[in-house]
Amino acid sequence: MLTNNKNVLNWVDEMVALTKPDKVVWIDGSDEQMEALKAEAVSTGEMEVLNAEKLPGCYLHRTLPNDVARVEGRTFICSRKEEDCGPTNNWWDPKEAYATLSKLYDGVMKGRTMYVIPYSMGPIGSKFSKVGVEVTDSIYVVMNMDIMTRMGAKAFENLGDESNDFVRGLHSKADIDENNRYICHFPEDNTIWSINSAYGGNVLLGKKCFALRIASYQGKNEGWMAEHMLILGIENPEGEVRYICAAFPSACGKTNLAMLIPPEIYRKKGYKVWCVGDDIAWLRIGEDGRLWAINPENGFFGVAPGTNEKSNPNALASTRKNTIFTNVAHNLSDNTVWWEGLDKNPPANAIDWMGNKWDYTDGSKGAHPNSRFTAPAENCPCISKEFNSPNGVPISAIVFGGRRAKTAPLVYQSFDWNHGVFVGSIMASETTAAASGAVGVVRRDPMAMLPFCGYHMGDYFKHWIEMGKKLGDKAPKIFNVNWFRTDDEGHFIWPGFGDNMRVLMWILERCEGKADAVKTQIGYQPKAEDINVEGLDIDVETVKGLLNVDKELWTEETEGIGEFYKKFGDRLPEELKDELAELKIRLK
Ligand code: GTP
Ligand code: SPV
Ligand code: MN
Repeated sequence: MLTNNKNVLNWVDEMVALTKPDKVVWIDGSDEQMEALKAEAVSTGEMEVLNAEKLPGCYLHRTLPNDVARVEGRTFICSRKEEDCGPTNNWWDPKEAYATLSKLYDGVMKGRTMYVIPYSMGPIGSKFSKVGVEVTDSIYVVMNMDIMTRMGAKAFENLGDESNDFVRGLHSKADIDENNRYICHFPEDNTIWSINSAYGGNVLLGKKCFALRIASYQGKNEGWMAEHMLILGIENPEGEVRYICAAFPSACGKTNLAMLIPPEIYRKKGYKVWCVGDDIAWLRIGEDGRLWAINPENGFFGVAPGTNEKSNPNALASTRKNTIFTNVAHNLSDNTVWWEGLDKNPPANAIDWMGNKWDYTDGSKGAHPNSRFTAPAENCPCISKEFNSPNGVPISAIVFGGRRAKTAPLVYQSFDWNHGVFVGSIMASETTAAASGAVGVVRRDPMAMLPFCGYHMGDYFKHWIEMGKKLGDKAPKIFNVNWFRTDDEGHFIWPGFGDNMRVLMWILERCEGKADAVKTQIGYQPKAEDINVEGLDIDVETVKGLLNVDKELWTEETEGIGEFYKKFGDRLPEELKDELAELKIRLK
């Protein structure tokens, strides 16, 4: 036992009584303990050790084919009142949920070991950080949590002996039975119960379950925000760094933007980009009245396919040691890993993500589209020196964005904070392989938080508006971007990736009052000439096309927004109703 905290000890006792493990192991986070666990996972086949020279400290893991992504349909917010869960979440009465799940958990760890994982979301010692304890029967979870969080005895330093302020996470892989898979959140009890999955966001309970769903609820009550946002810093040649947060839905480019390599035109002038976080931001108003962000995580759970030396060299470099690969292809010729888009040489002698001998010539995929790497943040060549800073970094701009083939232009700026909240609330994006279900279907995904908001989304919008009131003229400016507009043949028009910095530069200039803008129906936009395309195969006319606002499409869009807004009934803030009405007038 690593703590004298009675609340923790009593809760763990309760979980042991429920799940009845043969053995209970407290995870102190020491190297010896982790090495022993890794050796055990290798001996059972749960993990495979990769090439010690090319990929030192790296492991490969495959989940079952029925368990490869988040399952939104089986994810529940169990608030006491249904109305507090809201129309965009699945609600389950907590009494019923606890009762039903208790039957599934009863004795589920017989013959297994329970690992008790203390962890901190946020740097140890930061007053913004929060403690969680996850109990699990999976060594894969322990190994991932070791990378993704500050894990082990040190996490209890933040809690002390008396506090009851920790998030209780119970996970069992059980039989990985998809028909009895549940990811349940009890925001009023600081509790998460997850069963019958062994994959990523369903089981690494510090991530989406705590740092977004539970934390968003805590943030509403405590006056801060938990958001599905990357955090990056752009350093100018004078050495000043400005920070940007950006919210894009799952598999829409956060990791890529967070670690971008500046185009040559900026590199040679001395610009640098620093990564603070690639998925989650906790935002608070600092003593100076500005908005400050910390990344509560300690690693990256990134999408593997498409990651390569050209698209994201920093992410690739992050995965060259002490990394876990999940559901990628296994190259047997040198015991390394491969995924679609890594290079143009798929291995001839390989095992695919399902564990079968793989012949790439038949057109099948070696890696699952949602295969992932779990890499320590400290491996990242462009990790910010503020990464462990207890106060985080001050935010100049908030950027929303999605995957839209047409409607949304390359970039626009909101008129003010409330209009920015409107811009975030009307986000829509094509679905991706990060969640189970159809891919490529456009759906509304406000602030990229549709699957992650732990309470009523109407109240969430209201909370955003309240935060803007408190920030006043110190509020970050709000923007929207879309890297995914396509031409008539379906090809992306904008080069994306590192070249996205060209758009971020306009955004920062706007924040500093240095760049001009054109007022359009949907917001402020750059003049085409103000997006620097030097060194690109793109002319001003193409940029004009990328910035174009199609009145007809946008008029249709307002109908869709109206329909979506209806769901929220009287919990939709008046401010947003007004914004929609004004947009309609501007489009007339
Ligand atoms: P989650 O980890 O699921 O939250 O995803 P993410 O938002 O971090 O997305 P990520 O950066 O991993 O990108 C997902 C996919 O989008 C990858 O296949 C990338 O290659 C692709 N992608 C990222 N940025 C761009 C871009 O600027 N343009 C284009 N065309 N594709 C991009
Ligand atoms: C996402 O889907 O947004 C992810 C991956 O970052 S998971 O942790 O599985 O949610
Ligand atoms: Mn994500």
